[in-house]
Amino acid sequence: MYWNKEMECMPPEQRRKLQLERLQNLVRRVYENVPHYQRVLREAGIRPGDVQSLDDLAHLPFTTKDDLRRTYPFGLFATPLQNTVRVHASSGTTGKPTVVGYTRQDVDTWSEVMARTLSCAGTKQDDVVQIAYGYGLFTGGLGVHYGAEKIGATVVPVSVGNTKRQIMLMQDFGTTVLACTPSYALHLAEVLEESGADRSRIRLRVGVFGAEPWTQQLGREIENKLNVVAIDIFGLSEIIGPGVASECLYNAGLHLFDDHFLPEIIDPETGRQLPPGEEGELVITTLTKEAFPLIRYRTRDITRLFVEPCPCGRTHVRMSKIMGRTDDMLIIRGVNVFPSQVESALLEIGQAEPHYLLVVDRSGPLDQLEIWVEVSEKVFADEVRRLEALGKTIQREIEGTLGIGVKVKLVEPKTIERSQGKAKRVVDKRDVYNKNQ
Ligand code: DLL
Repeated sequence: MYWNKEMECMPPEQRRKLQLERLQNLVRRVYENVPHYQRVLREAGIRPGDVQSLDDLAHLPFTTKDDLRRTYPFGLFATPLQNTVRVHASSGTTGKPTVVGYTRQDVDTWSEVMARTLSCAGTKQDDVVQIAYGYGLFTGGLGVHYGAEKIGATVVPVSVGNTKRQIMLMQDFGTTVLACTPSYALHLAEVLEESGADRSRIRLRVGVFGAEPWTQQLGREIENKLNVVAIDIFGLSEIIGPGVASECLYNAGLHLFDDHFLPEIIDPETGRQLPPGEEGELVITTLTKEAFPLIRYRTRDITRLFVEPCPCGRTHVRMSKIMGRTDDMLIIRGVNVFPSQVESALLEIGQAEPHYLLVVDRSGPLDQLEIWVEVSEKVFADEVRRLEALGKTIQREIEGTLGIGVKVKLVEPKTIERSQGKAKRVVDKRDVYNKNQ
């Protein structure tokens, strides 16, 4: 197992000192090397020497996705391109992607935090790690790859897709650790079930799932269906890729590797810092990144931080599971709705399949939320009366959670598209309506 005890179990006071040194160094580096940062820091009246304590972080300007777009492709790089050994990019639904770069040292840092992540999940040298995250510009595949190699585990770099082949390799190679998105893990479980494969030939023990929001309830479904422990791993390309934070086997929040990534929670409306325990938008400053350092990057992810010690011994600050993104939040008749709230309500009932879709439309002046829920073949073939009763139960549960009226439509198995990467949970028809106006 890989265990950087000095960093992972450092007394918090000592870590704060390290964070401050690294922050001061970072501000100096970006001021000297990145015109964008020099300009925004000057505008805020801040000189590099002004950062005297970690509290001064709150005075530094935020960096947003728009800043990345404006400086496309390499405008925020702090080192010359000849020192950049890798670039990745996020697809972005419209227009140009956002591009991020790594020096050799950055790739080492990334391997380090990914080795920590996989070790949090109990991965050791004798494990066989099947990586079914996409390889390529997406950071998932290569990120997990380097971490698993650093541990010395056996890597199966199969990438995403071709589910039948994934299952064959899993059996033949004796895969013990599966890395993919939680929605793909569910799909894999479904195909495994249908294929009638010999379960005794599956040696899976743990899954490292991330890249999209997923509830604890969904985690339990995956655990039951695949017979694994489901570990939540979090990250984003802008910060490094996967490897920002990870659950350990105590399943009690994600350890955020705060010797490299300095987190804050802010109120997304006012930008004001919130104390530990309060929910808000996660903002991260990269303390050690060389090629693509970021100051106070607004992730748009909603979570909370907590500082109580974990029984595993790691002393990093922890974050709770991501509840959703500020830009995934739907506002339905004035009420905020996250797909994850629907997911947990739905799975609490236990009679629906974990495949659902939120369809938002507008009839007249009012927004309507319809929730499509898949039920099994057996349930679908049931009497109409029983189906109606189930629909009503689901509706009541979801309405109770969200506090607004919804419609529920029970649909046949496989109606909702299966995902290989990040699942699409929302169809917002209001967008079309708005565009046509
Ligand atoms: O998804 C990096 C990654 C790869 C993380 C593999 C974990 C595993 P991006 O494509 O830049 O990078 O997307 C980042 O995905 O801001 C979150 O909204 C979401 N996300 C990532 N991990 C989680 C998670 C990768 N564990 C965006 N839970 C982030 C919830 C997650 N959301």
